[in-house]
Amino acid sequence: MLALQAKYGAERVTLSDIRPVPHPQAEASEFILCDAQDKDALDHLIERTQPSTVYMLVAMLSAKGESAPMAAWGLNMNPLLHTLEAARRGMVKHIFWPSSMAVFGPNAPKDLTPQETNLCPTTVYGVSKVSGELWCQYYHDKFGVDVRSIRYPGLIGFRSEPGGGTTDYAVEAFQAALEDRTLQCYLAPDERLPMMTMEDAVRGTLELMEAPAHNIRVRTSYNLQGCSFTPDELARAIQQTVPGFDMHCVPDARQDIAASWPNSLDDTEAQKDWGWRPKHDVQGLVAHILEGISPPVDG
Ligand code: AKB
Repeated sequence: MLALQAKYGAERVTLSDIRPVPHPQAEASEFILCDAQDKDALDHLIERTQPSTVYMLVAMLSAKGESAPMAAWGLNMNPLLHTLEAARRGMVKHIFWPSSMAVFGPNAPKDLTPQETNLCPTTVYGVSKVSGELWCQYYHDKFGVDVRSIRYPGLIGFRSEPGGGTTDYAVEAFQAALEDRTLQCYLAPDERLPMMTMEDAVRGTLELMEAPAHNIRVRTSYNLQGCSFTPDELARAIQQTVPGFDMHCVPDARQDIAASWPNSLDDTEAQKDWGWRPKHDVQGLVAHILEGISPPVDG
């Protein structure tokens, strides 16, 4: 929201969600309440606002999805399909839809997982992301819909609360460090996962959407790598700034999900096609998030 408002002007952005957006800056743009699973409501919204681009970000993430598989399937597929249909009918020109490293399962290569490899995820979230990617490619190839997508690694930001993901421990770690609490980590201390700052993810998304259509050769979804680390490595990196930070690992079912995902992603295609370069390595990520969540110093 903030990046789109800054780039295009708040008056040219329309926000929509199933509930009001609790951010002061949200008031600068028009807000329309809408359940994106309701096709008529979404069509009505699109007819009324006539957006050239829709960022369809509705999703239920991996860990939460396992507790409600059918709800996750509906939420992760219906809004995408309604938007693709609207584009097929000429009501929307461009679509962005987020995919995830969760499309990969245990039989994909772990390190520098390639763009093209086995897609056999073990979560309903991953299954819905693989299906969504194929729908995107189908609508592009059959109907010329300009839909673009990124397979994000775990995203770490400081502007919103984590919610239902397997990679959320990394967001919680920063909150625990700030509040002088021990982090109860539900992953194994040596579980390596690809991660990225929200800032890098937003920049990458806008770069992808701005790239000329003829450069976009992947119409399923692009792998994107930021940096990779384990809970142990993250704790040690945070301790360099917050020496008292402590972490206690008690792996639960989310560890099985994490173990089925890559250690790192090969994002050569994104680099070649639209010039992707991550800005933050592990130290840079830690410094960026700690700075973002720290209360301003008076004086
Ligand atoms: C999750 O943990 O479910 C997400 C993801 C990797 O897509 N952050």
